[in-house]
Amino acid sequence: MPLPAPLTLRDLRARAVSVPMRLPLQTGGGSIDRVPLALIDLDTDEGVTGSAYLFCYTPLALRPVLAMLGELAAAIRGREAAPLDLDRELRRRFRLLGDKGVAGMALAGIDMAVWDALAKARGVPLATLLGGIPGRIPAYNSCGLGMIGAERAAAEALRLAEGFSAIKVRLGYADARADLAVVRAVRRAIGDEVQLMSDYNQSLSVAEAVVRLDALAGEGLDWVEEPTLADDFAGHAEIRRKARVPIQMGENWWGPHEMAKGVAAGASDLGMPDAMKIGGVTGWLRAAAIGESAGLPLSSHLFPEVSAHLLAVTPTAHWLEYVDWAEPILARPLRIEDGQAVVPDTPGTGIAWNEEAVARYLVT
Ligand code: SMN
Ligand code: MG
Repeated sequence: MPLPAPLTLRDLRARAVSVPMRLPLQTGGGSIDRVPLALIDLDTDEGVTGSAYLFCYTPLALRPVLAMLGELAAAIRGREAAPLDLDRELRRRFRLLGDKGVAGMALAGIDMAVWDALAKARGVPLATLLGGIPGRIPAYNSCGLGMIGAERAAAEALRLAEGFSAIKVRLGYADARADLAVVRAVRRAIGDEVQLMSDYNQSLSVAEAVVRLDALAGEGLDWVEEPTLADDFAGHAEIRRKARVPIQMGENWWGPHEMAKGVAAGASDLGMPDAMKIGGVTGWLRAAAIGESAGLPLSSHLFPEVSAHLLAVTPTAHWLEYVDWAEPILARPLRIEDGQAVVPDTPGTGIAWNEEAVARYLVT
């Protein structure tokens, strides 16, 4: 049997959309009320198109990300779609500048789109291409539940727990008592059967975090996320030594090397790489290996559509973070059944645009 012919990249198209959020999110580290996404389509000479999106956090980053993607388009034209080689070659261009921020976002977007194209060309789901089985991944509902006060949080939590066995509450109120009141109100609303994660979004000093986490011990939280600044591994390690609740971090690991440093510092009990910041599919595969050797349970951050495939091939897979933020512009949103993400068994990641919705939310 002849080997399948290599795919050749022809062109990269990128668009920006600003998608309304069903439940705007106030966190201890800032608020989000619209979803700024960069949509990527990578055309190949063979007729397959790879698609991916980037979450830009703030509309301020949309245009710079599109511009960087435009610059990189010239570098990929005519190249073979071999993701590992392409990633190495493109990252080399950023050795002196550094490959975080806008550059890292663009590189990850291209990587995800190339892997999607490759899986489509082979006619298999991404999870299958990576050697796994597109099964089901336990998912927690991370939509909403921002810092909206105990009463509203309790009511929202009840709705969010419908169809899920776990949800996440954002903390970082004025003092420890206010945080505790919110956690207890949410717990009363959802009962003991639903698991509860929490997130401080980097809002505390190390000293304050030690006090607050002490107050939260015994409240049955599955984890406390980013109690202090994300790049303060020593601070997180100190908090972790004193805490009686698992420490979670990882959404701000820019690449597997940074993750490895966090692991070496003993900064967290759990990890949650972000498919974009960790470096796309290629970066995630390396993060999964680090997680496996460290015995670190790995959850995903945002990007539920591609993360479902990635968790399917992650030895220490833990939870998928479910957000519906990209749903309005997707033709086939990720399905959740009985609190589990259903990894689509269609070729690629399953990301395809609802062009009508894209036109409605396009940023020009
Ligand atoms: C979060 C992610 C992205 C934007 C705002 C807040 C949060 C999470 O840290 O983990 O879901
Ligand atoms: Mg978080």
